[in-house]
Amino acid sequence: MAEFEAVLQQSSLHPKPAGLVLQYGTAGFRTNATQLDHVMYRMGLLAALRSRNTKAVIGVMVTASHNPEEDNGVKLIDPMGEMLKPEWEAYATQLANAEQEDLLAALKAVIEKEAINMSQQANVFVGKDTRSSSSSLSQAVLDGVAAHGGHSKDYGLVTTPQLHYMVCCQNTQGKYGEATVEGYYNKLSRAFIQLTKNASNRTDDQKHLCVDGANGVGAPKLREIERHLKAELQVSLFNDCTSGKLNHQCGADFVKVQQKPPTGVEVAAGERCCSFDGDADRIVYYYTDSEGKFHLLDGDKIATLISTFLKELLTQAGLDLQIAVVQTAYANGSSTRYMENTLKVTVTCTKTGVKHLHHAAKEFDVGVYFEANGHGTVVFSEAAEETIQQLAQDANANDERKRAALLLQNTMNVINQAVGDAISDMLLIEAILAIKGLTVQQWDAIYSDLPNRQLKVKVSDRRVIDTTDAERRVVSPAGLQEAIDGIVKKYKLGRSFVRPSGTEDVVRVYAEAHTQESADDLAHEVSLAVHRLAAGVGDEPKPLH
Ligand code: G16
Repeated sequence: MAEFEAVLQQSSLHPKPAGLVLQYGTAGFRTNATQLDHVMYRMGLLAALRSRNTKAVIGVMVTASHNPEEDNGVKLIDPMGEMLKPEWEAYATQLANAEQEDLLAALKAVIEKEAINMSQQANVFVGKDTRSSSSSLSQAVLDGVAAHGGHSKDYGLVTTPQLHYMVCCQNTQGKYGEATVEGYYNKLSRAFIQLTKNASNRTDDQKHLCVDGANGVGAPKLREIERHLKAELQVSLFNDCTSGKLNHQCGADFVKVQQKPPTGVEVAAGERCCSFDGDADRIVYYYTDSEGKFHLLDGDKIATLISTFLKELLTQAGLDLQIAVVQTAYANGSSTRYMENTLKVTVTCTKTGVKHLHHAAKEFDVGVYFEANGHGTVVFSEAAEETIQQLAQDANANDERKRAALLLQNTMNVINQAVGDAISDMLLIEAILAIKGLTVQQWDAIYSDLPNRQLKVKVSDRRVIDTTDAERRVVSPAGLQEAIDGIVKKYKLGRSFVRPSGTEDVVRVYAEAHTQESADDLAHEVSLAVHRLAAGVGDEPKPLH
């Protein structure tokens, strides 16, 4: 068959290093960029197959998000803009790891298993981040799609959530929006401007926000949407991708993990700031107070702000819709307690990875999901959307209900429901702060985080760590969970868990306790246990104090 000849011919231009084995991780493949050319080519092939299988457009985003500049990676996007279906992750791994001579057999196995009609059209949208390796790697994806007889549309430099949005728009025949970058800007900015009309007497200070672009693709994209915001938001952009290194001492991951401001951001005490990550699908807020103390408003605080706002609106609208918040084990204990006990919303916990949170959030009328690292969004069920739209158009509804329904309608339009989106989340947060007349300090004071610490431990093979209970407990290696339990017991309000990262070659350790010193000591003790019981590499972790 002609397409298989082309596949073979092209694959020799994208050869796999013999013996190299890579795993589909938390959000696709991710490793040093020099090892990824064949993976990208093969993901182009796979995306074409998935497109035929679903009779819909599939997205392929070339990015390693929060990882360092020298890494790269690939995220595959399913028809409704969500992450690739788990069954297909297994196919992705099989294709990526097939030796050169076994590639056709691996491909044919997928075609057979899924009964794919090869005469069906294949359409793939491709995007890339600003890494220097992204151009040639996205070309490898395009080569893969073409070799398999598929059509592709190359969006070039876009944020990951923008590509998710395009895929969703295209596959809903424009119902969700127009599948262009301009269409995305128009939809979000219109909704934002409508929302801010409900805020009275905003000063220039309140309209001003400092943004750390992580020297990534979010920076130029923020500049583009800024023009549509009619000065309702005035941005001072730092780490804007013109000179500094991507994610280096800046960006959402750095700020969250290090619990300090990024370098390259010069702001006065008390100023509201936020950081994007390398592909702009995460956001965290922060400020430094007049005593120089750093205050972080992470994904948990964002989820609290958004769910409080939505719950109030649903009550004002008189709509009986169930709202829930989905978190992971990384959620600060104080946030979960606040949401359950004070806000009184349902809270559920899933494994790390937005694919898990997104799925869980869809079980509710209104599902707010956020990882503590700032990755999240809100999803509305079709029925909930319809109910809100109907009320917004109901001529007989009283003023209060109608105002709330209109606010909910514009809130839905400013949100990128396909996936967590730093730009969209930022606009939503800014609108909520404006409407509720809240300063960042007042938002921060809603509850106090328990002091916490995250560490990384290098081990010879992180796959030896297996977890259960939404990653809150370790199953193997033997003895590790008992060791963690024994350590945690010594700390007041102590909680700790460990899990293998799916994006970096490390084991992650999380700890929280009643003081920062205790959280640091707890994290250190648990790191030592991991190093000793899970074949740690190099020197044992040193105490933080
Ligand atoms: C990706 C995933 C997130 C996850 C993060 C870290 O984010 O989309 O859901 O929290 O990796 O995962 P891990 O702890 O397994 O390394 P991003 O922004 O890097 O694409």
